[in-house]
Amino acid sequence: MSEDMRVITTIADMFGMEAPAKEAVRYGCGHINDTYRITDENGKYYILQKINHNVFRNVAQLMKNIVGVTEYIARGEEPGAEYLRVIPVAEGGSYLEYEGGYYRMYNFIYGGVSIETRPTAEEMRVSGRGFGRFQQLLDGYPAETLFDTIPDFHDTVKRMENLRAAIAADRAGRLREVKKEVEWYLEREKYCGVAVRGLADGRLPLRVTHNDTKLNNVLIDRARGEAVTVIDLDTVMKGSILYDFGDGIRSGANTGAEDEKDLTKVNFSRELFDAYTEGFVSEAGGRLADAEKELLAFGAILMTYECGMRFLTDYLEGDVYFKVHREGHNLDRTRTQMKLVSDMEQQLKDMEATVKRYA
Ligand code: ADP
Ligand code: GN1
Ligand code: MG
Repeated sequence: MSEDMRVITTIADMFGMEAPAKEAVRYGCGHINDTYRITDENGKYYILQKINHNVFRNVAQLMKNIVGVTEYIARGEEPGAEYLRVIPVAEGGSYLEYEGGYYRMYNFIYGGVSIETRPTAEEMRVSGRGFGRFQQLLDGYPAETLFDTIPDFHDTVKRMENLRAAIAADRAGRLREVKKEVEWYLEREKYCGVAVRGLADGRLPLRVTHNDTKLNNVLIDRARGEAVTVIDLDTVMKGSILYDFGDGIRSGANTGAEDEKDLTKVNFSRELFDAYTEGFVSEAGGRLADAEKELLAFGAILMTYECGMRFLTDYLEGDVYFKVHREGHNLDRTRTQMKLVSDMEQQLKDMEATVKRYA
């Protein structure tokens, strides 16, 4: 084991595991936190995460949200179901600080996996059901007790202000490389206000939403064709259901990877869109207001537009937010999101018809 991993097992031992930690390995493909799989001396797994403190400024509030939400879900789950639990620090508390870093532990979910490749239609349907069911499980959660872990997370108007600020500052000196992309985003500025206005004037109800319904944030049992549980609860906040539907489409209904360089491989898939819609709406659909039904399909455009804008902003700021693994990584991600939005713009009417059919 490397020295780094030895330190991680030392930290793991401060949590209430059943036996001492034997091994630690880096785990998963998240863009935000540092995730490790811990094995204890009995061979049992746990997840240890170093919380990204640059992104989540108030860890105490973040963990209050997560403890509240996981305990609420546990009460609503069926007996025998696997769900996420916060494993407390042995000395008490839901997280600890170690040499300036913040750590937390979860039980390891054995029954499902993150899908990191391109999903099949069945996997998209299952993923849609998983996130739709998450809505149901959180029904009645006292929304007023939730902290905004990332203020204005899906306020696309503010996201556009951030892009403009990044353009003006050009901190990494990359603006001249991305003139075309910047122009493309500015041309579509009209998208930014749609959900924000709907929430402000009450046409769109404010709900408790996950806000990061990326395909790898729902663990799927491939053999049984079922979503085991939704994970990555850092961004559970008040929001619109457009966000949870839209981000599922953004991340899943793509024939290529989020960071694919060859844009001929990146296409919006109607088949995958239809499958996710069927799954999501079958679980969450009974609770949809008319305005939500009308805007659900557009939500997929909005979330894809917004996410690409965030990648572009991060590129201009010098890659300070999302984890990057190569030169130009955030720019490649920006371009896939632009391609998907362009595809969806051509097909919005059909997408709306699909939503109507299932809702
Ligand atoms: P990030 O915010 O960085 O995306 P996540 O909480 O999504 O962090 O964790 C990263 C990855 O680790 C997930 O996509 C998933 O594959 C895996 N993972 C996280 N928590 C668990 C868990 N409790 N059991 C099994 N795998 C997990
Ligand atoms: C991040 O944490 P992860 O990898 O599940 C990001 C999402 C983006 C996504 C793009 C807290 O999700 O908002 O849509 O990357 N999460 C946060 O892949 O910013
Ligand atoms: Mg994640």
